[in-house]
Amino acid sequence: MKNKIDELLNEIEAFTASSQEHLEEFRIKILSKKGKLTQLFDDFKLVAPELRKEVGQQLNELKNKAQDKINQLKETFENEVKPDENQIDLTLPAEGLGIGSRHPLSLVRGQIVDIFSRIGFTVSDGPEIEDDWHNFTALNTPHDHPARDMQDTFYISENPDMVLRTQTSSVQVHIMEGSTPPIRTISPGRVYRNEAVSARAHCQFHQVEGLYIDKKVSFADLKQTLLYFSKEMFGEETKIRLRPSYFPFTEISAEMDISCPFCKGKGCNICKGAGWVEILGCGMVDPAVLDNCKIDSVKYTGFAFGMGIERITMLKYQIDDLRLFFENDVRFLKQFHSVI
Ligand code: 2NL
Repeated sequence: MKNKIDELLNEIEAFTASSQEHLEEFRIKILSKKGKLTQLFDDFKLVAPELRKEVGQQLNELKNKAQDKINQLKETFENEVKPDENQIDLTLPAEGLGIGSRHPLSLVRGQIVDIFSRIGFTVSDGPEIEDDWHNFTALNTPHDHPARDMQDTFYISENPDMVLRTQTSSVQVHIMEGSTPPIRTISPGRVYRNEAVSARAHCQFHQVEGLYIDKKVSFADLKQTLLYFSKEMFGEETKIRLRPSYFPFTEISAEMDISCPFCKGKGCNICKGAGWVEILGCGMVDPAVLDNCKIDSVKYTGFAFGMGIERITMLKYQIDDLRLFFENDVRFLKQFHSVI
């Protein structure tokens, strides 16, 4: 009997509860009708009369200890602050903010600006809503030119003399009107054309146009500048070729191809087997344009070029649908990384 009392005493003293349910199990195990302590009280009847006093006392003490222990543990559980399901745990680490990525067009515009800055070109900006003079007339675009057609150009309904600029050379007109050569500048920006939206055409896109005017600027200067740009943009091994073309604002005019950056000129599905891809239009500024802008076309010559930023970006990153640039789907946007 004494052993059993000691054993139970040890068990009670050693007990720790991991939860309220665990404590209740313990209480049942010890104090319920079939519990260990109740069992001992039943056994008490068999104890010899001369030992009863001592054993009785021990049993009572044990019962008090068990009751105290249970009460004490119960109290600690009741004092514990239960987390409210709707309560925010302010100790949890915060969710990451996720730094965004640059839009691929901004990335490529940055690269183009960087390349031309290194050879002395400044960056010019101008309005997206332009008058007819800066967008067309100064640029030697005749009144019956198809580019002026309502089908190609967005006119401002309140004022038919105003348009959404169709090319950023309108910025260059402002620059030519406001300064004397040497002029060496590029104008990146958004332009608008009245086109149905598809994978290959859009009503808004981005251009970079370049202009260099000084005494004795030649077609050789144009070629060398564009060769430098192409190598910087698409790699040192890049070759260029110029094909004769026509623009109202340049005479002579050309379109420029680069050797395909993917197959290096061998022919692949990107260049449609040609080994070359067109990237820009260029030429010597038409003397009429210089005169329109009050620049002496006897004293000065200039070259100019224009390229679509979307086209360069599509080539660089193998993007096959223009619409992706304007939908702002993060699954598309987050694929582009750069420190520029
Ligand atoms: C193209 C063609 C070109 C120009 C843009 C220009 C600007 C001035 C005077 C003369 Cl101020 N020309 N810009 C010249 C030739 C071609 O762009 O296909 N662009 C995507």
